[in-house]
Amino acid sequence: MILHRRRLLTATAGLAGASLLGGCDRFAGTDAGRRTLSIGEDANLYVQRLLMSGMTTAREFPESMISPWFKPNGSIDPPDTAYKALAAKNFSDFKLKVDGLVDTPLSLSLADLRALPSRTQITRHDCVEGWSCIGKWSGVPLSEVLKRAGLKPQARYAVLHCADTLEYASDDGAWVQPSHPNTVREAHAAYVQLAAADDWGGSPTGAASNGEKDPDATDGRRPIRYYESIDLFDAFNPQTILAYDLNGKALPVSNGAPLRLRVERQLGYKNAKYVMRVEMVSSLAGFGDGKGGYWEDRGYEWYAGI
Ligand SMILES: Nc1nc2c(c(=O)[nH]1)N[C@H]1C(S)=C(S)[C@@H](COP(=O)(O)O)O[C@H]1N2
Ligand SMILES: [Mo]
Repeated sequence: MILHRRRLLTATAGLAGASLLGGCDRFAGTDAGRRTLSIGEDANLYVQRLLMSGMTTAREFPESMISPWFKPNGSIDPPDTAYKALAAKNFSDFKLKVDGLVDTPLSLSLADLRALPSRTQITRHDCVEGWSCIGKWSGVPLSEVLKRAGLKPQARYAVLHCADTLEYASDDGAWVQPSHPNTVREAHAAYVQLAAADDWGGSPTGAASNGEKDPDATDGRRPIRYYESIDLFDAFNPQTILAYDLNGKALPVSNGAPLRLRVERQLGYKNAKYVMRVEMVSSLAGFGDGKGGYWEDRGYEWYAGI
């Protein structure tokens, strides 16, 4: 399925020409097609990765190779009520929630996050649509956050809950409409399973888990928000950061303000933007369609290694 979409999109990109990719390079040609792992095989994945010697990191680049413009993709301006309210105050009220299977749930402001140890890395982002950009990311290593929260022994995955709604699901599952045209484009729309999402994982702002009504849920329509997940190997990889700066400036809204995941050994869609909450879990079954991410629920692979 992923190959089909990539072929389609590569063809589209070819027709559209380089102008659409301004500031970015064409996809660097990694062979994602050979990937076969899926969530059902994660026991094997663990063994395989345990056998790998130490932590591997993605290539880092010199300043001179930073792309002049980092192409925004997917959601670029979340329409969500809670997000708009945060953005209107320049994210001064933003709090990252860290909860689930942790000893000490955390609620961290941007100042709190900036006060933690930081890491800066210049890496290449590869999107399955066939483009790449090199950017300089600064943020707090996810490991630093998780160490402070303390993991319960059952914790196996970090679920990243994002602020942005990509589409709405009707309660009867019969009709789905993209929330705004920029988020779900034609090629994506062809993928959308109309019977999406029985269980919405909760509002990224924590509204649902507080028992409050989601402000964007109306007339039997429920927002389906972006989410992603990574395992503990990636969560503790030194290059896995919650980034608040891009190229030395506060992350723009279009690239995921105020906080986005960088998980550098995996493809673009794993790099969740607009991260509101990190939930440590033992299983991914309870989220979306249970495949571990918005795009995974629509056929993409969970382990999107480059
Ligand atoms: N919350 C959220 N995260 C997201 C997406 C999205 O639509 N919403 N799109 C993904 C995809 S497919 C890509 S390629 C990158 C794009 O990041 P950028 O906008 O900084 O280029 O974000 C990923 N993370
Ligand atoms: Mo992407």
